[in-house]
Amino acid sequence: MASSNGISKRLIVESPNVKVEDGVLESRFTYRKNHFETRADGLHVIPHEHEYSFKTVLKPRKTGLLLVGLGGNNGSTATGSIFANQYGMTWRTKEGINKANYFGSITQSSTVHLGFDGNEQVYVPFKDIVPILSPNDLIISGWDINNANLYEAMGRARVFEPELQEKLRPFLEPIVPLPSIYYPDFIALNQEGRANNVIEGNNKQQHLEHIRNDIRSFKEKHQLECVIVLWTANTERFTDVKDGLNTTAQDLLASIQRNEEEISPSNIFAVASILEGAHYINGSPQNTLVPGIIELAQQNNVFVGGDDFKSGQTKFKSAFVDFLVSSGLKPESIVSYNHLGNNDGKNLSEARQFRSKEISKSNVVDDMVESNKILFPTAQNPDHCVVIKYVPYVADSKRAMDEYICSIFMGGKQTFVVHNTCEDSLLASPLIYDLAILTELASRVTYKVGDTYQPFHSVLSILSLLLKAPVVPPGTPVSNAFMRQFSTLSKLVTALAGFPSDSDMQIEFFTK
Ligand code: NAI
Ligand code: DG6
Repeated sequence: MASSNGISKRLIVESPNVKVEDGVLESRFTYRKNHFETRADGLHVIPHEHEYSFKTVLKPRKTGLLLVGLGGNNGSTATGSIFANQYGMTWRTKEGINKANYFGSITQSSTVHLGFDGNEQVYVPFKDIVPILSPNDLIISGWDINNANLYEAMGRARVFEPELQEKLRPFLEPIVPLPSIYYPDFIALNQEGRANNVIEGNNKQQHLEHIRNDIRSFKEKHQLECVIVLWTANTERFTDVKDGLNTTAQDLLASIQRNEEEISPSNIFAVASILEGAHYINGSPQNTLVPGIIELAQQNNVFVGGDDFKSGQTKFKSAFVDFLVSSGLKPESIVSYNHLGNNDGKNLSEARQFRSKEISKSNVVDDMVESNKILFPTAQNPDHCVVIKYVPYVADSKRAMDEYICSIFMGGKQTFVVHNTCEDSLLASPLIYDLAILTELASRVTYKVGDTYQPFHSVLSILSLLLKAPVVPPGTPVSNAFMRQFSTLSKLVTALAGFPSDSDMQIEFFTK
């Protein structure tokens, strides 16, 4: 399905490189890649062509999404918004009538440039290039350490207008999160009062079995072909990573059996998911994806992805700093203040949880600094300071204020000040859908390396666009720059469909 103005039409690829058989789309793709050699006379660039074949199962799988932190602001907003979209809900505000939409979702609301047809530029909806799920197709459930039903949770979140909340009430009131695992040492002490829906006991092995059973029951109840578990619960502190604890799958499983203190709730959820064949995504900054979990995911052929939704301030930074550096301007100082009044802000007001967030928010300019040795000859990053303050009054409406100072031409300085105000959960929820939808798509794709078709690596780097601190397979360069990440993803889907993305050179217009 495609069109030049973003309205859906069927997309038919006329190419000898494309074949559809038994519901599988097979596409051949020539990957043009430069190889390099540094010799005495300079840097040699050696263009190569690599032939790849992709196979994509065309029919999206029936997919369930289990949210850890279902009763939180993101959990209730993401769930409520699906019902609002499924039923085409509208609601009054003092500005007029609003209608449910999926703005902010790359898979649902972005378009990809395919070229110029002689009259106009041709853009197609991302969702029409290869078949993908709609958020409306996702079956949602999940866990929370708090027992509020999702109608109560939605009210507590203070994100939706009252009229919408009442329209959603019949759908959300019956949903009560499953009891979850609570180890107080991993989240802020100020969360203690929330923990009234907790799986009993202190035995981590039993907790693992309990969560595995929840996942199995959910899968069976809804006859699901694909299950994704996504952590959108409180930010945890980092765990230690050390030999004997969690650096191999075997050690990690043994540590759970020994009831090791350093095994966090998110570790248990990740292990439970992997052992149940469910993909696991970490939407928060903590280092859940320790080497033992990655090894376990590889052994069980499931995907893991993380860390930390890239939703607002950091998303802007990952586009803006790229623009500055690409313009030949040198960012010298980046200071990012946030204040917010939701429960996330409350949890982050304690030092160890703030530290997890500070790390994921700070690494986002590394690849841009490394890209330009003229501006950054020693690869020394700009000064980069991240401050987060908890101000209950502003609730979910987070305020992010950034000051960027750059060195410019002839010793001048240029200062940019950015103020961004928005309900945090309205930024994060579309990312939750995209993470699930892209993971499901990845589960239908194999590609030929040598003579055999194989799936993507268990660490699903194609999710990077949506994450502040992307976890990637060993040896893979991390990309943070927003448009490069978008281009990686959109080029991949066009390759799956069997045609190359437009080069954007427009050579045909260089001559008269
Ligand atoms: P929230 O505090 O409203 O929701 C988190 C929920 O997790 C709470 O309902 C809490 O009771 C529950 N919870 C805590 N520990 C749990 C456990 N072990 N098992 C199950 N549930 C547990 O926070 P919000 O705003 O929904 O954010 C969720 C997470 O997403 C946070 O870690 C936040 O840092 C992260 N995040 C949010 C972004 C946004 O734009 N909203 C962007 C990037 C990350
Ligand atoms: C304050 O920074 C709280 C955080 O949870 C953020 O709101 C969240 O991580 C979103 O961050 P960003 O930088 O993508 O807006």
